[in-house]
Amino acid sequence: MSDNLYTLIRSRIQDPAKTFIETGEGRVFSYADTFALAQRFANALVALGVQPGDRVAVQVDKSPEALILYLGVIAAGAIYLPLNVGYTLAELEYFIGDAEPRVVVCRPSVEKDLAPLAQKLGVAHCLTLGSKGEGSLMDKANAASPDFQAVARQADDLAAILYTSGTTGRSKGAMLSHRNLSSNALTLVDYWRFTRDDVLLHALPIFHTHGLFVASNIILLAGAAMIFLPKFDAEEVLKQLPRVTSMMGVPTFYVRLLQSPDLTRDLVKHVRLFVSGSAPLLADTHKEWEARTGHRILERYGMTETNMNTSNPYDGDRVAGTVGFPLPGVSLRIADPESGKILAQGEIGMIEVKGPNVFQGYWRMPEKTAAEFRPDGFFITGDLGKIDERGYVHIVGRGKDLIISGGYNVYPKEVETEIDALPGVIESAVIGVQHPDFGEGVTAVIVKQKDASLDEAAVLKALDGRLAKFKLPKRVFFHDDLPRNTMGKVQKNLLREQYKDLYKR
Ligand code: MCA
Ligand code: AMP
Repeated sequence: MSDNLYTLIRSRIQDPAKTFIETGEGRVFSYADTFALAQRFANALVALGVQPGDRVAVQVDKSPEALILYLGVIAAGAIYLPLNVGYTLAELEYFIGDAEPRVVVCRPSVEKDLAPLAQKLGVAHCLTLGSKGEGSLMDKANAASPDFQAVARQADDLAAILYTSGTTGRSKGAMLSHRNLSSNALTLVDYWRFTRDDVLLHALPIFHTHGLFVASNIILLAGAAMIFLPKFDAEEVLKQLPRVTSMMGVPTFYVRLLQSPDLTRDLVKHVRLFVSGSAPLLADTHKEWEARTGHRILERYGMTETNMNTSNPYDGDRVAGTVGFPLPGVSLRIADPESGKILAQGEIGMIEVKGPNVFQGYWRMPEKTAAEFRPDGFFITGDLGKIDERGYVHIVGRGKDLIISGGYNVYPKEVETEIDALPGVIESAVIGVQHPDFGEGVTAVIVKQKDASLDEAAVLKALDGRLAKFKLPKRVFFHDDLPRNTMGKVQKNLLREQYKDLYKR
């Protein structure tokens, strides 16, 4: 018996003629089309020498073909490695060098820069896939056979590696197995009551857990359909909402949609479920959404390393400001961050989780992996929380120095390292400041040398091209020194307090 997620997906589709994806422009892919193309991709990859366990790194624009490539990679028994399209060449160099993929797939427009880099890093093939299904990989797939027997995989074999930034600055590849992905998606299909009659509005990127695994795997395992938009655009989402039964988004989606007078009860009368996650949803947004649409947004909590851990209930009270209950099969506890002692109900501490959803470790980083697990197998999330008397989990803060901007994680250390390397900079502190649109806005405080002529514009210009745009500070300030405690540690809380009204509307 194979535990390949692709085999599981195929086995659950009873009606291959049914639509799986429809794009905003009306391009339609049935399940039969999807499987045929996935298998063409698998044949094309095998012909390129891809073997089970090889990595296939993919940095392409969102399209049905891009999602189907993910299926083709796992069908071939290889490991899918999606990369944010915002990553710069400098960032890609690290990921490709670390993961050593056999194949890199990129947008046609970046091939001329990426192909030499991939070659330098020892990658066997660099191919292209464009947003309309064009490119050299697509040519190979079109010429390949649609018949392919999915490669047998064991439950713990890897299906994907997703890089997450680290507090020390170096990104870590979270290794996710076929069972990690299938167990979580099957649980969510049941918990959120997805059936083949559902239509999901999909406006998330597909290079992160939320859009790739939570949204897409659920739809595939339910045999349902999705309307697939290339990115979040409030106007386009409002246009499509009357056609769907569900939407998943980061809080910024809901904040932006609320700004439109077109968002009404009538517009969403066919929707049965709105899900939010990846960042905290403000209780005010939850309340405003209910007042305007009659729907209580269902908030859930997950991580790249764990997929989804908790969810507010489908039936029952969806409590604003909480992330609900541990999902079936997931054990969650609150522990003292230092000693690991398990804390009593109501006490605030480190959220730790264990279950079939929890990843296999960080790619080629056994020490880092070991450091983030307790001896009894619980994963230390880095999120601080508590469990209330009704069993709801609350996230009250982060034990890790992390900023979440519009659902994307930014590790201050990575930005500080780039800033500190600029001529004239003595040191810097990068903080997240409350932001009405992105939740938190990346903000830099810099101490420069007395004679340095640096200003905000010069810093931003120097960082452009070094870091993905979403990591760039929205504002830069200069201080004579950074506030420190008696241990010499920078007191970022004081800086956050000083700038708390910076982005207020
Ligand atoms: C774009 N920009 C951003 C962000 N996105 N800056 C900060 N934070 C961002 N998230 C930059 C753009 O490059 C642009 O820069 C400027 O900000 C304004 O762009 P705008 O048009 O407003 O942005 P957008 O293209 O509309 O994107 C905003 C967005 C998008 C729709 C919120 O960021 C998004 O789709 N976020 C979802 C992320 C996500 O899927 N996270 C899930 C991770 P310039 O003007 O200089 O060009 S998975 C996860 O976290 C776990 C597992 C979980 O629990 O789900
Ligand atoms: P990532 O590593 O990119 O997958 O981001 C995971 C982090 O996002 C978690 O560790 C949390 O800090 C945060 N997160 C995800 N969902 C929520 C939520 N509903 N509320 C608050 N934080 C969340």
